Amino acid sequence: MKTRITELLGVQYPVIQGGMAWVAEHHLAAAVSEAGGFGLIGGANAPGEVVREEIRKARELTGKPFGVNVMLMSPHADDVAKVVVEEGIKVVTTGAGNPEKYMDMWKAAGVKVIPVVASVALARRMERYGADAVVAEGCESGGHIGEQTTMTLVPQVVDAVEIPVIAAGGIGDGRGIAAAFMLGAEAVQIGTRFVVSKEAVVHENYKQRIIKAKDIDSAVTGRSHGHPVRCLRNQMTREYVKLEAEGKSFEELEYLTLGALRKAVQEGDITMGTVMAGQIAGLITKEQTCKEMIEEMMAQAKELLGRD
Ligand code: TUI
Repeated sequence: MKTRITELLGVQYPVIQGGMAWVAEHHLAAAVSEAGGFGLIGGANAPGEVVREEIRKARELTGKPFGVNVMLMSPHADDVAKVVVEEGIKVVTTGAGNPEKYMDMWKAAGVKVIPVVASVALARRMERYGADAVVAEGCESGGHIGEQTTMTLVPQVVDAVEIPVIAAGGIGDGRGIAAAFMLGAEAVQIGTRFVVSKEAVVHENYKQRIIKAKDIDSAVTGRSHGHPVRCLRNQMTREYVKLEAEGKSFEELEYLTLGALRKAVQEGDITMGTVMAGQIAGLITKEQTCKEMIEEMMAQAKELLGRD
């Protein structure tokens, strides 16, 4: 399935991996790229030097192209933005903000820039600033989210810009990929399904929580202070939502979730940790290799789209 995105990224399949904090480290990024998709190292809140090490380790595992996601709310975003250039990374995605201030530096270094956007306005602005593509991410996604659903956001972004659009949020199988293509997307970004891949270095409790999740197990914390984060329901989300209803300040609420994602991903604390996952978690039933996942999803998508 050739699209402008497979050409841009030099990949076999129009599937890119989400730049998930703590999850998208070198093993996962290399495995997705080796399987014919496009892997990404998630910069998240990590210092530049940690991201540099991750890039180098991924290069030991794959000769195929992979990229880096720069999380713009990170205090280390400036450093990570420079490290990707120094390390010769050719594709950057960005999340949780507006990457304008890095665009000139990246373009001058020949880096393809693919901002993740949650609105038509930001998609248009990114195109004007020279973005090569955008990821239109609906609020079905895990982690930090916008307001629009994938179903409504993707076709509106597709109509608003000339650059190719990658759909994200709520996509976990070939039906989701086919649907995204029907909305005009030229690739998809997948996160939650890859969290339960064999190659993802994620605590077994976290993987099992996703595998066992039902459709209604998703919760959003932080809406009251403008930083909505989607994760799976647990004691932490119940306490968080209760404190939000009581009108507690951003600082008090942040205290509850300090380090909570790491606690869940690395220590397996799925009770008080933040189990970030998208609403598609309920559809995900088994651990597989990234190759098995991608080949299964693409076969299903191709059949639905009537292509060989
Ligand atoms: O960035 C994400 N998802 C993330 S980042 C993250 S790390 C984190 N951890 C704890 C709390 C908060 C963050 C976890 N998940 N997705 C891409 C994304 N970007 N979704 C929404 C946006 C977005 C939202 C508003 C992008 C730009 C924006 O406005 C920028 C502007 O200036 O207009």
